[in-house]
Amino acid sequence: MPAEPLPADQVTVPADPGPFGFVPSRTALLLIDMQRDFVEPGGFGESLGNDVSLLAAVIPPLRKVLAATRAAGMTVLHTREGHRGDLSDCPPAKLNRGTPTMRIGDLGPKGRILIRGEYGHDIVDELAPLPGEVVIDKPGKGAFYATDLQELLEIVGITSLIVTGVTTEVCVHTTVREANDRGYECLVLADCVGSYFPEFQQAGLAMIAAQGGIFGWVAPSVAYLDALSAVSPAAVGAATGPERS
Ligand code: C5J
Repeated sequence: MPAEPLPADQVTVPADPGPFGFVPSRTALLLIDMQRDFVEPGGFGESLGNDVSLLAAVIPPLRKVLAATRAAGMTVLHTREGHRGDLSDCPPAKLNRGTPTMRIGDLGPKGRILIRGEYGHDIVDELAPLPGEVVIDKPGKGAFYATDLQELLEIVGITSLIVTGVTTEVCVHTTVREANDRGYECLVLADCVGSYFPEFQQAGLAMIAAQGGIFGWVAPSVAYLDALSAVSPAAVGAATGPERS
């Protein structure tokens, strides 16, 4: 039987465990929880003793990916992990994590920890959403749990996700697993996801692509940018412009 012809605007990214094909108009870039509390010095993550530079390292390559994806006219979605001020959407199973003095809702260096509307809860300036880009506020680790993400993707006709953000082994992993179960094909950009634990970063990425890509594909951001530039010259300029380097 002859192979089905590829759509004219199909993009193919060399990835692990094999080429990842996507159509830009049916693909969204997802930035998961690039919030001050996780990523910036003086935030919640650092107050728990974590080395936030491991997460901050994600910002420069992700800025390039964001600029190129916007220039290519693709859908961009951001998520933020957080809760209502009265914590009514934070079950004890989640609330009782962390150290006794640094739990969700406590006053941290950048406001109440993971509470919507607080300074630390918002996305870092370098990756701030543009007007019109959807921001999904999620109470859980996965971006599909208790949100309207799936409905939004269906309305726009999205079938594939380029996944970035933090942390690799928690919210990125949970979201990719949820997405795969719902039929979305996910490419995780290895240098655009981050963990406080180098061994979790390595294992987390390996787990996604293992067993023939058990729930996704993994590639460096440069492979995605190169592939996108083949169908969107505007993406090249956006990714390499002086303000992005
Ligand atoms: C965590 C997240 N690690 N965004 N949240 O608690 O991964």
